[in-house]
Amino acid sequence: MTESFAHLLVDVDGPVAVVTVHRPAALNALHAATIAELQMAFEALGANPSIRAIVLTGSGPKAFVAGADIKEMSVLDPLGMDAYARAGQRLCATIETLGTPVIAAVNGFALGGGNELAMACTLRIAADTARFGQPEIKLGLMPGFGGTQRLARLVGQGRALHMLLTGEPIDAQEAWRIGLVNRVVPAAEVLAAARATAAAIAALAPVAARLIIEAVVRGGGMPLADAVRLESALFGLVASTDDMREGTRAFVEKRPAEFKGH
Ligand code: CO8
Repeated sequence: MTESFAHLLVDVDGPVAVVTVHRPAALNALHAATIAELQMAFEALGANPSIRAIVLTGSGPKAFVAGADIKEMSVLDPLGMDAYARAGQRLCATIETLGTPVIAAVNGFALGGGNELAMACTLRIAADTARFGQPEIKLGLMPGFGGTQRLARLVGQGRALHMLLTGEPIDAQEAWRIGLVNRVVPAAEVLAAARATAAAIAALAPVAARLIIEAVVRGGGMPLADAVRLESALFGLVASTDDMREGTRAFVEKRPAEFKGH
């Protein structure tokens, strides 16, 4: 990737890219410029067929992302707030539907817009020191980057409403118990664990990965009969790939498959 960013670090290592939100002095809070850079970075990485998985994390030991930037937000008028929320929602939708799996390595606070950003990722791996919450109500606000919807879908309406209405954060173990994160690992290992998961997925068939994400994410918003019809149509599509022929042939020939991405 050739672009250089003021508030992000992007490191590409083979098929895995690591995107780090880099505003440690503000606990990686998302101001408008950071949101715009994340949008640009994810669009570019998603369009690059040699990138097969992406890790998203935050700079420093303390925070993944501590939310939308409260200082910047506090002086916006209602139209400005709407534009801010829409930019964040667009970014979350881009990540959720990118097709390339995105793994959040949650290395610390994931609050407000930070938790919403993590929830838009395909998978979440948490440091045992991470804390998750939607504290907007304590600011007289409500989530604006999709949190009311994705949190309820991930953990159920009752648990989501409890987090949203109290604003109280939960620790990593509790986040795992309620299904908000996939795994909890010692803090020092969170980036390595996310990279390892990314590398494992990157070695598999990327068209299948893309279509699985589409079936789950798009199908999740549909009535079951329509969603399973979407699944069968995507199943037909994946069956047209060379990787499907390679994967099944390798199984029969008792050898590892070599997926090419088409
Ligand atoms: N925005 C801006 N700056 C922040 C943010 C933030 N979200 N979080 C931390 N910072 C800054 C602090 O102001 C401080 O800067 P400075 O040294 O210049 O004062 C620096 O980061 C370090 O923070 P603290 O000194 O507060 O560190 P502590 O260890 O004492 O506390 C906490 C850490 C608990 C994470 C604390 O910083 C905190 O509560 N932060 C705010 C968390 C929060 O409320 N996040 C939700 C924000 S609202 C939101 O995300 C809504 C999303 C949708 C909005 C739609 C918009 C229209």
